[in-house]
Amino acid sequence: MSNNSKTIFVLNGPNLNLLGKREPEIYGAQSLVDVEKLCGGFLGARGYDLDFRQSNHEGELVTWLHEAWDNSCGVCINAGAYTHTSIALHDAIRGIEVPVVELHLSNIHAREEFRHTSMIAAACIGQISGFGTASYTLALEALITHIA
Ligand code: CA2
Repeated sequence: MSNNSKTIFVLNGPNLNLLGKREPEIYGAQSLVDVEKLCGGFLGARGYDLDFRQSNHEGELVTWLHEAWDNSCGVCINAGAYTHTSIALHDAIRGIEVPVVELHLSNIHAREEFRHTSMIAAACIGQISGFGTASYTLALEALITHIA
């Protein structure tokens, strides 16, 4: 770890702002604001601060990963569909010296074949996939355990 921060970044990629508004059978009924509250409560009880963000733009996610290097002790990322396409996110995760956990609401390995490949998995310390909104707290638990 390159700083003394107690802040954890939770980054969300494209279309996750639609959470709770469509496809509840796949992604659940909770909104992204609900997920932010869930993460905030989980981290607060464990002495960490939350910086929770969502972007539909690949470059913005790259910039936020860079920012996490100086301003966080770790990152959980649901990169959305960029998971399956983005070498830029892979390189950004590799380029920073803070641990990153990949997470997904749905089980990407049980869905369409194009979702089976993650371009970021090899750059992350691990992957949580398929537990709905609990994937967020499971990923945070894994990250905190790794940091400690
Ligand atoms: O399961 C996940 O968390 C995903 O990262 C979600 C992405 C998908 O492209 C990944 O393969 C798996 C999609 C996020 C879009 O979320 C929506 C939520 C409600 C309605 C429409 C899209």
